[in-house]
Amino acid sequence: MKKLVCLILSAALIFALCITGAGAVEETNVAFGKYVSGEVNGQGNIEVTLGFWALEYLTDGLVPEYPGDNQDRLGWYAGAYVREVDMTVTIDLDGDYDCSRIYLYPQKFLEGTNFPSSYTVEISDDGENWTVVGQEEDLDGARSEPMAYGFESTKISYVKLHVTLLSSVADGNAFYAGLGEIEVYGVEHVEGQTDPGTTEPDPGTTESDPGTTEPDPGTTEPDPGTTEPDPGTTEPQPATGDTAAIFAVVAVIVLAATLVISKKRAVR
Ligand SMILES: [Ca+2]
Repeated sequence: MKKLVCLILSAALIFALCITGAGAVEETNVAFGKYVSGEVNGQGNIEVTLGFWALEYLTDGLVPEYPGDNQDRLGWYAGAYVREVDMTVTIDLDGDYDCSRIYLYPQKFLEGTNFPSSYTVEISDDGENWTVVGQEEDLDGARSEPMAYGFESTKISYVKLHVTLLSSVADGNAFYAGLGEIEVYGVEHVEGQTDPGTTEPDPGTTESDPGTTEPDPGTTEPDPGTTEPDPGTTEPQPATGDTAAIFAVVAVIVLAATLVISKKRAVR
């Protein structure tokens, strides 16, 4: 009987160490430096450049201050003469990753009033079949904090933002959509490991980049005082790594108690 209990306890300890170890895997921004492509169907320009915006600036790890000393990499900026559009930007993660959350950062330019109003955030492991993990309708107003979308850890290789309605802030006759950065948090996928656990990500890793470039975006300043912040931001979901650790500790305590009770019975 004693040998059997020891065997069960040893197995439980190994199991506990395995799942707590898995829970300690740290998620990082796996979109950093990855290739971004854009596509527009119908009207619009997927990439307004003018030296300050480019698709690649969505994953360069920077959200520069505006006005600031280095605002030549403000982010991605698209425009059209109509508000309803069909635009997509897609990040190729260049590999398989188990991801659980995505952040969309507004630009500091125009105080974030160029943030798109309606869009979906989608994930895919093959670039063909997509799952929507975030959706907004008719957002409006200045935006200073990133929009966060949490979901169950999923193996993915691509992240897509599908914009269907540009910001209501018009520059002359044109409307725009702009983002400073897209972050995707996850860990490298290991075959046969479907749920590696998560740890709290740090959405604040995107840094402002000091520099000396003089600003000259050449666009009309909107009036930020006419738009109100939208409180309807999506709350990030809690990480699951702590749950795994708690479960492991409880399992060890229960089995240790079993051992003690067995010993007492043996004494009797
Ligand atoms: Ca950026």
